[in-house]
Amino acid sequence: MEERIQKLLCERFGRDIDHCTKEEIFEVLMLITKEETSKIQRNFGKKKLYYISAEFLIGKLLSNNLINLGLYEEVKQALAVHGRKLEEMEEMEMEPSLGNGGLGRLAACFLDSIATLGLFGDGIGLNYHFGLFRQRFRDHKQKEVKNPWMRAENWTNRTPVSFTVPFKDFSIQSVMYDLDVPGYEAGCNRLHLFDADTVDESIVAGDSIDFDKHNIQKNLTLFLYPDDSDDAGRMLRIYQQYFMVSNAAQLILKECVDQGYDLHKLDEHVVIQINDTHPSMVIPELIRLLTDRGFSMDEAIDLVSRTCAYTNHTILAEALETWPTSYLEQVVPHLMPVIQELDRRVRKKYTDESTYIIDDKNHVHMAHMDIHYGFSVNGVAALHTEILKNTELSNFYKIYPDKFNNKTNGITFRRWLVSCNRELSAYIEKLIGDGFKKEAKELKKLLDFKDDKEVLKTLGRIKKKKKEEFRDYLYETQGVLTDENSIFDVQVKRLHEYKRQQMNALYAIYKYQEIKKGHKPKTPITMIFGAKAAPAYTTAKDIIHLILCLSQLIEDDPEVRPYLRVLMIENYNVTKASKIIPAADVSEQISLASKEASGTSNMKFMLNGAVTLGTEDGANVEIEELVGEDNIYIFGKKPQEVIDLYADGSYSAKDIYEKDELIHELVDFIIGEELTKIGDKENLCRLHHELVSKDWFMTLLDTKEYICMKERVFQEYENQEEWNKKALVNIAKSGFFSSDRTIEQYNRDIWHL
Ligand code: OAK
Repeated sequence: MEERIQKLLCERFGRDIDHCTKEEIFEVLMLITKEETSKIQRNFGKKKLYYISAEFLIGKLLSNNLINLGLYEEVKQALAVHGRKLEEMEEMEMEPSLGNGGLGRLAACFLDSIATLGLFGDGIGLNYHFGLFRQRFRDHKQKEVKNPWMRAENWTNRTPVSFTVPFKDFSIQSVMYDLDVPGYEAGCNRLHLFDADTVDESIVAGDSIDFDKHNIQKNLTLFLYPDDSDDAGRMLRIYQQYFMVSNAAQLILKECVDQGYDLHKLDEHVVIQINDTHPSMVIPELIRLLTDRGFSMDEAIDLVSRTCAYTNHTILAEALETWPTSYLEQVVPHLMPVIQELDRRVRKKYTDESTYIIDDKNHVHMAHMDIHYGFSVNGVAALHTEILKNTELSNFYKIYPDKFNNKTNGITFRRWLVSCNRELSAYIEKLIGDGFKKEAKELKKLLDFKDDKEVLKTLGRIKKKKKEEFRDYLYETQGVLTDENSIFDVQVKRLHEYKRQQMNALYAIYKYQEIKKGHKPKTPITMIFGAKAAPAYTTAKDIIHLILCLSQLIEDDPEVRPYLRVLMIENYNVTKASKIIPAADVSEQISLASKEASGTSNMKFMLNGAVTLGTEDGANVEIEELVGEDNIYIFGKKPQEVIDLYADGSYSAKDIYEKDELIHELVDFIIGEELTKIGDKENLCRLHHELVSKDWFMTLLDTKEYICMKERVFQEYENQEEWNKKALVNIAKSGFFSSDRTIEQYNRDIWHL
């Protein structure tokens, strides 16, 4: 390996390893990895899965691909001979931000598991030039700048595959870029990312994320989810979605024809997983393409319905996509006759108007189309699927009880343990062998060591080491020095009111006041946040402002700072997740019960030995069942209670605020002198008003219980042996959350590859 690296460095840069920069070495390592991947047997089969998703949050690839190829140690040693560190080269890799959060990262974990299980299945998405924005903090506020992640040498390869995608006033010629996805010691699949040569990065103003939203040929794949707070932004999303699915549909048909398959048997050779509703237009598009080829409408609809399966990732009404027919007429008029025909058939067969595809306001409900014209509908955690069946989609469940099924999410243990926590992974291997890397349930064997004091101590030592590493990382990247001897209490996820970062901030205020009164915690507490807010989501940005102001207030207060810190990781992404999750003691999963479909960071934290402080929501419920109540901290109103509160409209934040002295005080602190001195009064007042007069996601409902439970968590942390036992049980029981298990279930129940 050493020789190979040297040779390539000399060829490309004319220098040997001792004289090359980290960037140059990274590039050569990437090229070697790509070459090795190309030698792996590609998965194949008579039936193929196409996982279509607007997001694939793949993260950096070097380490993971080396691990999957079994080359990690070899490369590490080759570099070490010259005193160079693989981790340092890894820092040179840009992270492609091709996703927002959970849904996109799930798609990336799935690709890893699909390849690892030897299943024949590719991903299809878009090649966003600047991905999601990069987050900067200025004046205690979020600023968005573009994230130019592409380099001359990339993980993706340009292919000759190209399709014509028709829009109303013009057509765009696509280009397909391919990224190899090697499984863990197994076969290989691909992620196909579509793009267009007409896209022009220079139309983006400087560092910003501003561009002319009307110039589709130039802006089509510039950004993931461009701001949709105006019509032009919403229209651009339709352009993107159609571009993605038209390419997908054309590729699918081409691959079938190339294989010599009979398209009349499409469903025997193809299964399409529609990742939330962003790719839903693939249904009418495939029907259109088949009828263009002479298929009758009846047969085309029947075939497509037996080919497409839909996953729902949210019950938030505002996230369930609907498009005005007038928008679709302006962008893809040729799809409208098909959509109208699909709607006509529904109306003919069913009387329940709530299930129509086109409603009386002329909005097309994408999920309705998926449910009527797909053969499977799945939720992403047991509770979520039950809520879909009983409330949000109950009218559909009545019609199609057999289509509904649950697939509890999972995460790939290769990235979220083996790669991000090599110390813990190696130690587990020493205790129970390496079978857990492929058979995650083997982690259960760790339970044999539950009462082994040495093992528990070692787990504590590994956690400390990961905290030290994070301390160094945060210092290097953000100039903030953390205390590795404090409790790391971590909430990292997209910023959304239903996830209730604001409730966590209220705890910070509580603790600040307690310390001011002289009630100091035994072990100092470091509250760590990481979150991006959608650029047009005002309340979310106000919550970030509050957290950053609190952070400043405490940093400047010598009385409080030794006992409490509030820190926010800038530009939280996959790379940063892989640094903070192994270092966490407490995993904050505090969404309003019934609102978080599943959550997946909860699984990552558990696998890395953090203990969950959470509500009865999403996959937290399944974590609780697995670890038992002694090894998790659950608080707050139950899902059904919350659902009932929404139904009878009886929740009043104002009542709580007016009647409860403590809550009143905590909420008013937001607009008090201490914070308004530091921050922007307008933002803080707006947030205060939001909390007191609306509080749509019922923060104040659970705040007191949350504070009580969190106090208990910190108290129980003091008994380190008992705490480490909880950590051990969490790790041991996390096997269920391997995405290998999830994918086996998708294949067994839906895909039948
Ligand atoms: C994003 C856009 C539209 C609809 C849903 C999402 C999304 O990210 N949903 C998240 O999906 C994750 C993976 O299934 C879940 O774990 C999260 O709970 C859910 O919010």
